[in-house]
Amino acid sequence: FEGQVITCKAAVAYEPNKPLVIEDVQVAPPQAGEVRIKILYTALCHTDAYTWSGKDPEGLFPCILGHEAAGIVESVGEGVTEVQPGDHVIPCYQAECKECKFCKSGKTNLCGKVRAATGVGVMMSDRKSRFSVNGTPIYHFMGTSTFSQYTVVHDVSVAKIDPKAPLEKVCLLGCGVPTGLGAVWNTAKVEAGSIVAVFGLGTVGLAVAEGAKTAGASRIIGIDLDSKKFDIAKNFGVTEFVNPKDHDKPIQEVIVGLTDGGVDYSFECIGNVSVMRAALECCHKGWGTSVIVGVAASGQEISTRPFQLVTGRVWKGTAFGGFKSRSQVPWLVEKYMKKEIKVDEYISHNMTLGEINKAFDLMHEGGCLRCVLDV
Ligand code: NAD
Ligand code: AHE
Ligand code: ZN
Repeated sequence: FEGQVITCKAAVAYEPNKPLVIEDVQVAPPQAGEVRIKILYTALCHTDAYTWSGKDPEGLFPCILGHEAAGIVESVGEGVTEVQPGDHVIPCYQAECKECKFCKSGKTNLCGKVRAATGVGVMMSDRKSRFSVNGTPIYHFMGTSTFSQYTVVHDVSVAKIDPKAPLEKVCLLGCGVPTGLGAVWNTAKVEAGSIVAVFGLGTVGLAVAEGAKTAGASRIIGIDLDSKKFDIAKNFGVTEFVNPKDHDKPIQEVIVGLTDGGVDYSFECIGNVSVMRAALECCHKGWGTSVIVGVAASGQEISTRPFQLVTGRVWKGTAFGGFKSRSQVPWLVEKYMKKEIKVDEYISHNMTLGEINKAFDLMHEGGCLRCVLDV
């Protein structure tokens, strides 16, 4: 297909919350600095549901969602040197160009090279989409759009991985698992012996627990409204479970009471601004650090008494767990291959692209961690 338009199946979101439609989509060839990827497997992340809900200020319709996937390079545009057709890859919504002010700073994993385009659903070079249905353009999403058999991404958004890695598993290393592990290892830098609280025990929260366990945390308190999550969470390192529904007091008071004044580190993995406040306020005076991981809807704001910060608590946030995507995703794949990190354990369901609406229903019903779609 090199140099030609490919017609393939993709799940198109035409309007907020309206069922995705499996369409024949035309995918243009990659232009200079772009890569066309045959997506083999994609998982669903809560962020896809968030944008589909219409609450994402960057959400544009019609679009092709999806950002946690793995596939094989089909063709590359002019000037692309780091990958070639046949390479096994993971698309990265957080790019890494290694040249911009952000990449060079050493202080962040955010990259500035293509972010202006990925936030408005187009490619950087001509500010146009590579997707269309019968001539009508369909927006990209997060620079990845993996709910499609073929997608086009910027070359700075592709991590080349070990071809021996099972793509149906390592697709998870495109978002949720690295986000949780990195929130602990890179953003909070949890030390051995720490007391940790994790709010929200979905894939991201469970990966936080796993990261905290490997960092040697002495207690890992999991908080979720769904008590069924506790049995699962134990396998990821959660040592104690608290369901806010079992308590009359604000949950921060409950946690402070359980921990002699508060936790050393807390992580909000839900996207709920009142839980973000609770997560900060359950931190220990003088040093407790709270990391915001969850993505909150447009218009939502966080608040607390400034006294909470004056008295030494620290409020932080993380995107993709602070990992530099192209450099570190291959390393995470190697860690998985050496059985140093879990991945399979986060996959609760497998379906096909055609069943994507059912997969989102499952996510909303609960009882689902990651559902991997065979594209
Ligand atoms: P998920 O839906 O699988 O998990 C969320 C969990 O939170 C569920 O177990 C649910 O029962 C629980 N929950 C909901 N409301 C609660 C409440 N009020 N109190 C306690 N528990 C509650 O989601 P996920 O895919 O694990 O993603 C979690 C969040 O992280 C989402 O907001 C997602 O958008 C965000 N996210 C952020 C990044 C990043 O880079 N910052 C990356 C991936 C995901
Ligand atoms: N468009 C959203 C932003 C959502 C957001 O914060 N996304 C995270 C990744 S979530 C993956 O599941 C992120 O990486 N943020 C940094 C960035 O550059 O987008 C909104 O609310 O505006
Ligand atoms: Zn995600």
